[in-house]
Amino acid sequence: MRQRYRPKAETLALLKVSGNPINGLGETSSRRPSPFFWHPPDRHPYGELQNVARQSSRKCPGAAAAFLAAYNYPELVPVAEVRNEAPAEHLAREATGFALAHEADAIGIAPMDPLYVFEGYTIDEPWAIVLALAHNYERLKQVPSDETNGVGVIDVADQYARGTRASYALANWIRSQGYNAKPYPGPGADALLLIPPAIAAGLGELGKHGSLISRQFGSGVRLAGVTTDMPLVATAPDRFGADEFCMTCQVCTRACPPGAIAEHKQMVRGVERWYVDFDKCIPYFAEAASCGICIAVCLWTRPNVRPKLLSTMARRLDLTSPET
Ligand code: B12
Ligand code: SF4
Ligand code: SF4
Repeated sequence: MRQRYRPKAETLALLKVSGNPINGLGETSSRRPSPFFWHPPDRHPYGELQNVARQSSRKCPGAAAAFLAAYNYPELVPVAEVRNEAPAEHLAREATGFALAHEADAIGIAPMDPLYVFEGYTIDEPWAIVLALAHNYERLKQVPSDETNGVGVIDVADQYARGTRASYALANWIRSQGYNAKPYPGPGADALLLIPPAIAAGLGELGKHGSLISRQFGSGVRLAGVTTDMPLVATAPDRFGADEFCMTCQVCTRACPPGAIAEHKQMVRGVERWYVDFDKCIPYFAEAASCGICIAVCLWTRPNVRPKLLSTMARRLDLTSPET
């Protein structure tokens, strides 16, 4: 187990209110998520803490340039006047092929749900496309980064940069076909909460550490979104046993320095699910260059362990992989 960590007093002083009520911990009715972190500072109470987090990641060698690339948003082209009137199945296939040829490592499509949209924002498009960008495990496993080694956090920024390029490229392709499309690249939060549509679209399952676990990439995967009114076909949810595996695994709970990852599921905005205690995570996250330990240590992230876990869980749960 990593040594337990105590936040600096000046970091704690910036955590002016608890994040757990904002996230709806203990609420039994469903509601939209509240803007929480990585939104413009006038939309939540953690503006100063956000600055500390940003500065601590940028102090790592090479990280500032890598994040600049992630925020280098290209121009959006005008929506073409003539529409591609092909059937939805055809358009979904073309969009998928385009995304996979433009840096996305996987893609899922889900009908838009108001519960995916942060309060105070509007999304009019009826479809959410979620793109997965895989981490480089050899680089990711070097987190947490610091002034002597920026490799882990640079890999985070590099995948955000791929997400920026991939989501803008796909949005522009859809616009060139005569449909509206908006990219949601990160690293900022923006209107779209990415994990719930990613799960609905079959990109993975929610892990105990609060991040998505993918059958192809484990937890070492970043997400970007595109919303659109192009007619599409939803992709099916995937289940490969990650949720069941988390019931007994404790690798991330033990590795998390502030002990932010809860052992058991909790009620959050009307859903019983895994939950991370923001009040514990964020001070460490802010001081330790965006942390990322929980996704790096997750057993599903290790390329040589993942195939064994997949076959063990498939046998245990009598699951058949979609590829077979
Ligand atoms: C704000 C934010 C943070 C905040 C707060 C996170 C938190 N859990 O409270 C901070 C700064 C602490 C943070 C830290 C990290 N983050 Co972050 N974060 C975001 C961001 C911008 C918004 C999410 C948010 O507002 N959460 C607050 C509320 C809504 O949280 P919540 O109710 O607990 O819900 C969480 C999950 O349970 C799930 N979820 C929400 N509703 C529902 C409903 C159902 C039914 C289910 C099953 C799941 C689910 O989504 C939420 C993700 O935080 C998203 C990008 C995006 N636009 O979605 C990235 C994102 C979630 N973060 C990501 C990552 C990887 C991290 C870190 C590992 C840091 C790093 N170095 O990369 C840590 C992990 C912390 C943790 N264990 O959750 C990735 C996750 C990728 C993946 N594999 O799933 C995302 C998607 C960014 C991206 N573009 O890839 N993050
Ligand atoms: S990002 Fe770090 S502090 Fe936050 S839950 Fe993951 S391991 Fe814990
Ligand atoms: S480390 Fe273990 S408990 Fe944590 S998310 Fe991965 S499989 Fe689940």
